[in-house]
Amino acid sequence: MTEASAPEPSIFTRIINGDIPADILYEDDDCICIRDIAPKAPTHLLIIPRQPIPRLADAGAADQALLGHLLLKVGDIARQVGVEEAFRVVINNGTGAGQTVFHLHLHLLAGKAFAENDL
Ligand code: DGP
Repeated sequence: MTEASAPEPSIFTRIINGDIPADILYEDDDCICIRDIAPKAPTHLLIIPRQPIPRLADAGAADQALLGHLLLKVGDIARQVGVEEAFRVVINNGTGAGQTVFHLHLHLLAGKAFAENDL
């Protein structure tokens, strides 16, 4: 009989735990904000809950306050870095949508022109 092994911590959990270095722009009891390692825009930040919810679709009613907190922090952080007039927020859910790290995170993108219908 084999023992069930604990799931591997995500790369973001390892950053949150300080096992992997990252430039942390903001942190509180519920989330951190770091720069994306492969920026798709001049400003490309990730807002990551400490709680390792794999995908947005895995969040439930108990996560309502946390999800609200994350969105409010996006606005605060956008103001902090001076991009509050024009930024985009993206959450990729699932491999088919481009999610590569299965620990919920919000992309905050700014500093380039976003076409109106270019999602
Ligand atoms: P997504 O494709 O939505 O799962 O986005 C994952 C993002 O995480 C991707 O844009 C690259 C970024 N990323 C992956 N590994 C690291 C890392 O070790 N450090 C940082 N800062 N970002 C990372």
